Amino acid sequence: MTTNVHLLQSFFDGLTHVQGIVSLPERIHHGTTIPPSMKYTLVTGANGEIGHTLLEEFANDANRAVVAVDLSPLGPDLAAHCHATIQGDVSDPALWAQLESYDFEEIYHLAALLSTSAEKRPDVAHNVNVNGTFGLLRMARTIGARIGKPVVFLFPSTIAVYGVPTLDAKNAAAPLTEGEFLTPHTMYGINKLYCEQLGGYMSDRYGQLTDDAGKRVLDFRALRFPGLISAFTVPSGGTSDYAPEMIHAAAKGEAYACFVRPDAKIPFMAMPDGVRALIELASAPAERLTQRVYNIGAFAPTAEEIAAEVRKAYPNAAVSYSPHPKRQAIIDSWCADVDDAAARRDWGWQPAYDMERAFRDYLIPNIAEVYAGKA
Ligand code: AKB
Repeated sequence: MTTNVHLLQSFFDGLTHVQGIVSLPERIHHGTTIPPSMKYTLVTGANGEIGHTLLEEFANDANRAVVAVDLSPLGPDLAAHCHATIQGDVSDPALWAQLESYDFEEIYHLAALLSTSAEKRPDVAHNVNVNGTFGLLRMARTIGARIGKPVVFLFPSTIAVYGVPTLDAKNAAAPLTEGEFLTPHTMYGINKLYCEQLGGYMSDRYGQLTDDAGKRVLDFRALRFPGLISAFTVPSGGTSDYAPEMIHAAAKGEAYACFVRPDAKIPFMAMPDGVRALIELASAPAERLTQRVYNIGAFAPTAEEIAAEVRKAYPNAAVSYSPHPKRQAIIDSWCADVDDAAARRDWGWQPAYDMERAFRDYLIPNIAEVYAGKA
């Protein structure tokens, strides 16, 4: 593997870094390159939608040394927030070996193929989503054993783990709790549901027949994300993409043919809430957490309710409907809404943005800047 590491001189100047491209492991010595007050944090999939906002959030935290991993190189603005950037594939054992030399205290494993991409390339999806996660969990256990405390492993799961059998059953159901309808219809949902289980097992039971049984070296925590909507990036490869696509198209003055029916209904969330949820769950005291996997909710509109909100901001928005039967079937199998009472009770989860506020205070003003002069 030809992974390169870019060590960046920014606020780390004066420490033992070099600028430029070096190869590991010679230049990285775990625990020796940052002050003790700082903690190494790994972010995989750093170039993705969640990664962008998370890295910007971490830029305000002087006590974090972020190592960012992605298949594609990070742009200079994002890279400037990082202690190191590594270009690599999360399913590559050479990458795990390379990363293992850092004393990571927190890992945000965001890299994944989303639901539509995973249906198109199921073998790649399984390799990245499952094998990649397993490799990183094992790596985290090794690091936890070395540093003498559990590595906190944040895992973005998804509402795609649900598989409601019929539209009637979906419409009749109350908001789903974490344990209902866990019969996903997609490769992505299956991958994520398995990894939720795997992370719990790797934290609590891995090596249960060995002398190491019961050693706490890994602390896996998962959030089931609804569709996320960012003002700054447009997703690709997901099935909830119709909402952000509709909003961004309107902002650009483009017509949009929505690939689901007007009555299609799943939960959504503004990106800042999603990223805050990850950070809050990471910092929640372990003794407060009664489960390893949490639903989080914010708002659950139909596609037509999103279109109506879009038209309030962009009265000329041209939204039409051209449902794709197979993508529609995936949306129909996901829940209409989630019950996030456990997250609210255990670690104080509370969304800051309902749909109206998400549009008014986050999406519309920021999107206006993104496309200023381009519509
Ligand atoms: C997708 O559509 O695949 C994702 C998700 C809901 O997890 N956005």
